[in-house]
Amino acid sequence: MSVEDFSSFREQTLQKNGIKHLESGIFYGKFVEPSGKEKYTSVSPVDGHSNADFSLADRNEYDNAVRYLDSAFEKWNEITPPKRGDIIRAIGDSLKRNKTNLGALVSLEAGKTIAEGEGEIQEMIDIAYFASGLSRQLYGLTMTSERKDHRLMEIWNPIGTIGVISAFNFPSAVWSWNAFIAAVCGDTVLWKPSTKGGLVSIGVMKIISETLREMDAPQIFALVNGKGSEVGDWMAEDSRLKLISFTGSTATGKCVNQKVSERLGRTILELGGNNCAIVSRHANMEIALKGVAFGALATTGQRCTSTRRVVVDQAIYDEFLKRLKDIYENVPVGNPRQEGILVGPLIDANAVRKHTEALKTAKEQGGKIIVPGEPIKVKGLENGFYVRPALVEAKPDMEITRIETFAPILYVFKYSTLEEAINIHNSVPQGLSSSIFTENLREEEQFLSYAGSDCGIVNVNTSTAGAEIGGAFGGEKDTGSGRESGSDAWKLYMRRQTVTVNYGKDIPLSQGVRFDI
Ligand code: UN1
Repeated sequence: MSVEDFSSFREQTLQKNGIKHLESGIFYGKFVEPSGKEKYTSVSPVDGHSNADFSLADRNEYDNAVRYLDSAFEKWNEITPPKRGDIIRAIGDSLKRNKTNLGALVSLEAGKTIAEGEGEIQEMIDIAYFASGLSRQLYGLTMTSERKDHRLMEIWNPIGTIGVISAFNFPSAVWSWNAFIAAVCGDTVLWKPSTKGGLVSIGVMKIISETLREMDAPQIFALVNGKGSEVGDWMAEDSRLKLISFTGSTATGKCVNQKVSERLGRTILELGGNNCAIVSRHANMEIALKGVAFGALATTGQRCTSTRRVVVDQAIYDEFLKRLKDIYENVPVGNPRQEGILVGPLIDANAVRKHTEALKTAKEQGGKIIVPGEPIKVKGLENGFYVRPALVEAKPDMEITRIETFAPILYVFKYSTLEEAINIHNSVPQGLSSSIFTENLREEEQFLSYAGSDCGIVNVNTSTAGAEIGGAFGGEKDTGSGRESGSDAWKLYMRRQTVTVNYGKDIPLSQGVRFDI
C-alpha cells in the first residue's frame, strides 16, 4: 500500500464510520457540539499522520453527563431485564453489520491488523449476545431458614451509574465487557476511553446510540473523552459512580484505587500483566511455537495478556530457541492493513522509545540479544511507529524482566525442573495470564494446583493472549482485582440483598434468642 493508498483508506474509513474532521468527543443523550475549546488530534500509528480532531470534556460537561445518566437509570429500570437483554442483542446485531467498518477504524487508530481490528469488534458482538442471554439468568440463591415459616433468599438489584476507563490497546472491546453486562443488570455507564482510542469510542457510540434510539430505549451510555488527570480523577472521586472499572497501568490503577476506596466505592482493576509461558519437553513443539509466537507478537506485544516471558525445558531449549529465532527474524512487520502482515506499528513514538530503552537495559543487565528488535522504517509509511520484535535470553533476576514493557520483547529462560519453571513463572509482581505447553497430565495438573500458576487466567496448550469472553477476565497481585466479562462477573455490577421473609403467625428469633416483651 502506498502513501496515497493509506491516505485514501483513512478518508474512506472516517467517512464510512461517519466521522468528520472535527468531532465531538462527548455524548450524553446526543453528541455535544464541539466548541472552540480543548481538542485532541488523533494520529494514526500506521503512517504518523493525523486522522481527525475531537473535543475533550470540561467539568461542566462531565457533570451534565453523570446527571443525564442518573435520570436515564430511572427510565432504564422501568424496563424488565429480559427486555433490556433484547435491546443489548439489537446492539450486537448493529455491531455485526458494522464489523468491517469499525474494524478498519480500529486499524486506523490503534494500528491493529485487519484480523485483529475485526476481532476486537467480534469481541463486542460476543459479549452483547452473552449479556442478552444473561439477562434472564441474574439468579439469586434461596437458603433454608433456621426459623419456622421463614424464607431466606438473595435478590440482586442494579447499583446505578458506573464508570469505565478503558485503554488504547482494546479501545472498545474491554469497555463493552463492562458496559453490556452492566446494562442488562440495569446500570447506566459513563465511558472515558484513552484519548488514543477516542475515534473508535466515537464511532462505536454513533452506532450504539442510533440503535437505542431505534429501539425507543433510553440513552444509557455516555461518553466523555478527556484527560486522565482531569476526567479520570473526577470519576475516581465522584461518589455518584458506584463502581469504577479501570484498565491501564499498575501505577495509575493504584491512584484510582486509593481515590475510589476513600469514598468506599467499588473497583474492578485490570492492570499490568507480565505473562509467562512454560514449554515442557512433553509439549507438542508446533503448538508451543505457534502459541508463544501469537501470545508475544499479536497486537505488537501491546496486550495486557501478551506473552512477555517464556521458560523452556533444557531438554528442548536449543531447538525451541532456534525455531523461535527463525519466526522472529521472518515475521512480516508493516502496514497492518496489508494481507499477510502479522505485526503492525506500536501506538506512538513514546512506545518505540520504551521498546528501545528496555532492550538497552536488558543488555546492560546481562541479557543476550538473540533478535535485536530495532526500530524500522516501512516503505511509504516512514512516519509510522514500527519496530522489529526482539528476542532476549535472560536470567529471572534481571529487573527488566519483572517490568511490563508494552512492546514486542520476549525474554527466554531455561529450566531443569518444573518446580523451577513455576518459580520463575510466579516470581514477578504481576499476575494476569499464564500458559503451560505440555501433554503430560501431571505437569498440567501441577500448573493448575495451588502450587502452580498464581495468575487469574491459566491456559494449557494455548496462548496467554486471546481469552474468550465467556470466562471471567482479570488477575491477581499487581494486576489488581475483580473480574470482567463472562461467568459470574455480572455480580460486581449489582448489589446483593439478603432477604428474610416471615410468613408465620409468630416472630421466632435467630440463634434461639428470646426477647419476651
Ligand atoms: C487487554 O489486553 O486489556 O485475552 C485485553 C485477550 C483479549 C483481551 C485483552 N481477548 O488477549
